[in-house]
Amino acid sequence: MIDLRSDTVTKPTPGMLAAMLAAPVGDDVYGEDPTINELEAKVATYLGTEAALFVPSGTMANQIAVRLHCRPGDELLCEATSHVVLWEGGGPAALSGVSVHTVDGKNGLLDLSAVQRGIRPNDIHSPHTRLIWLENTHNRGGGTVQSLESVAEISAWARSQNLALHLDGARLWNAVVASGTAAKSWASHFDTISVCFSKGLGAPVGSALAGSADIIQRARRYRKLFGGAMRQAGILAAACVYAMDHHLDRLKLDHVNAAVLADAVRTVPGLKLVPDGVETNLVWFEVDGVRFKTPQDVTAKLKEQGILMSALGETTVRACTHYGVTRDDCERAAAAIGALK
Ligand code: TLP
Repeated sequence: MIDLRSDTVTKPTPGMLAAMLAAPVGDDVYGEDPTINELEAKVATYLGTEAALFVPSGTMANQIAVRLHCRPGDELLCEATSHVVLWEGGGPAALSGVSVHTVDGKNGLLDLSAVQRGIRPNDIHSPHTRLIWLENTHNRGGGTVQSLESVAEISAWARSQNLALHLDGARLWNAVVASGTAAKSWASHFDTISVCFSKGLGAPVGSALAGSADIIQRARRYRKLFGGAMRQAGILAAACVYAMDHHLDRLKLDHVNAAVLADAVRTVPGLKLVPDGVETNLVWFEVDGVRFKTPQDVTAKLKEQGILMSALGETTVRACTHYGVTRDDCERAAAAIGALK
């Protein structure tokens, strides 16, 4: 099977497994796991923050951020198709008593005027908008990269209004590789940043939340509260250290492979790439409801050819490239897409 459902489906490589086996470990609740400490320092250096915290998942990193920045009754503002609103189980309301106000963006991206429109008035009837939430690359937006200029503009204004900013950077690595902009440049515009090792970098488990030393010290409490404080989890952190050392640069191959799939989709009447340009490793496309009635029609036909993609929502399919699929695999998948005609 050529599995293009997500970049989360990768299995650890022999090199990664060897690094996991060799990892020195200790009890991380006592702060004594040397490999977790190494990973946290490495992430903080990469992002240019004072500190970082290892957590089990991207969802937990994001939900700790909500809890850090908001109080019950507050509101966070994000683009309408952000992961935090579509795919985190209503976490802000369930875990932090926070409501989510969504505004429409283009390919998942918000500009400053959209953000300004979404801020609640200072009125006793309204919730307080406390937190502005960006996602880069934007998953549902098609793996789109938000430009540094636009992030800087939103951030400067948000800071002038005393609003907090969080970046869901589950795939920030892809934005860095696609744009050539250093991770630190993006990160400097946010109070907290989450990154995931379990997406394109290919670690089996793990994410991190980064920010100032003070914020991350508070985040440790919430990680414990949310049940995410682990013990000898250095064996997991070792996979993440290995992934940062060995799997970052190769993300550009995933982007080229995604373009191969996108070119094939463009040739099939009844399928439409949305957005039309593919910038990173995610390829989203829509069925027209006529030649292809549902996204499941497409994924079922491809499955017969040994290719897995995700049918998500009523009209959309997602294909996602990663190190578990080669250029040859993607050319085979492209041929199968082309044969749907
Ligand atoms: N995304 C998964 C699914 O949940 C949709 C995927 O297959 O793409 N932020 C972003 C932008 C994400 O795409 C994801 C995972 C997360 C956060 C959550 O990470 P995990 O799965 O580690 O909780």
